[in-house]
Amino acid sequence: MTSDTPQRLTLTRPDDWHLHLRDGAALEAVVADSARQFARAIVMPNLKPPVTTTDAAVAYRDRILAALRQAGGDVTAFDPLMTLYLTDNMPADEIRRAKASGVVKAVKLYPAGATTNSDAGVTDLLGRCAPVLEALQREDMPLLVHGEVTDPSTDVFDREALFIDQVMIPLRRAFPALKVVFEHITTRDGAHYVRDAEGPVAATITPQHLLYNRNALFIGGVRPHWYCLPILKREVHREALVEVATSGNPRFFLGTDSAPHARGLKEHACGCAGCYTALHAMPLYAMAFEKAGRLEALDDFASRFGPEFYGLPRNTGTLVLERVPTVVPDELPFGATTIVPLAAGETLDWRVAAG
Ligand code: OTD
Ligand code: ZN
Ligand code: ZN
Repeated sequence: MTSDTPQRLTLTRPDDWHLHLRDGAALEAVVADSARQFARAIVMPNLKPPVTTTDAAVAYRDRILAALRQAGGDVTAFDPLMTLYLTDNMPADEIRRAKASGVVKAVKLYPAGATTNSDAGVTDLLGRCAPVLEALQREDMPLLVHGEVTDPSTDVFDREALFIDQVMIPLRRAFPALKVVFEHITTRDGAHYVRDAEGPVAATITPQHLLYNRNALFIGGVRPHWYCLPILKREVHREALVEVATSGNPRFFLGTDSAPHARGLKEHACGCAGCYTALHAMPLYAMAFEKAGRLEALDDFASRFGPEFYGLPRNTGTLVLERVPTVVPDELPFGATTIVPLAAGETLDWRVAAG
C-alpha cells in the first residue's frame, strides 16, 4: 500500500439499476441492505405471479416501503422504481398507464424460460409485442432486456452472444429511438455491441461478472452461491467487462442483479440461479474498480450514468466507503431460513461507513 492509497472514498449516493427484492418475508429480510447504500433501485418484476400491470406495480411498491419500514429502514431515503413484466399479451395501453403512474419507469423483457420465474415471458418479441414497443418508444420509457436466447440446444455459454444477432439487432433496427438497456452483460460480445452500437442503448454490469470468471463456480467442488444467469464466463469476457465499466463510457452503469434465494434452494440438487450481493454491493464494486486501477471511475458508474440514461436527476447525498478489511458473513437471516451472500467468508477491502 502506498501512502496515497485512499482510506475513505466519498461517492455521490449511488443507485442500483437492476435489483430483485422478492416479496413477503424475503422482501423484509433484504430490502434494508439495498436502502443502506442506494437511493433508488430499479425493481425487477419477476414475482410469482409476475408484475404485469401498473396497478400491481403500485401495490408492490407499497409493500416494498412497508417492508423497509418494518425492517427499521428509512423510507424517506429509498425510492423503488418499478418495472412491468412484458408478456405476449400486454396491451399497448398499459404503457400509457405506466407512464401516468409516475412510479413505473421501465418494462422488462424476459425471453420465456431464460431465468428464474420467466415462464410467462415473451415468445415472439417483434411478432407479438410491436404495439407495446411502439408505445415505449413514444413515451420514452426504456425496455430492459434479459439478453439470452433460450433454445435449449444452444450452449449456455453462447446464449448472450447469439441474442445480439437474433434479437437485439432486429429489435433496434425496428425501433431505433427506443431506449434499450442490455441488462447484466457478461460477455465481450455484449460489451462491444453496446459500446459500438448507434442510438440509445446502455448496459448494466453486476459485481460478480466484474470480479469472477467461470472458474469461480468450481474451485474445490461445485459452488452454487456463484451460480447466476447469465452464467459467469471466461476470463477474456470478465476483462472486457472491467474495461468498459471503468472506461468512463456513459453507456455502462451499475446494476447488481442481487437475486436472493434461501440457502436450501441454492444448495440443492437443482439449485436456483442468483447471487445475493445487496449486502455488500458497493464494497464489491470498489474492489473491482480498484483492481483495475480505476477507483476514480466508480462514482460516475455508480451514480451518474444511470440517471442520465433514464432521464432522472442525480442524487444529492453521499455514501462513504472506508478501507477496513471486512469478512463477508457466512449467512444472514432470511425469513424462516437463511441466505448465503456472495463471497461468504472472504475478506473485502472496503466497507460502507456508518451514518
Ligand atoms: N439471474 N437469478 C434471478 C434473476 C437474474 O436474470 C436475472 O436477472 C432471480 O433469481 O430472480 C439470476 O440468476
Ligand atoms: Zn436477467
Ligand atoms: Zn435480474
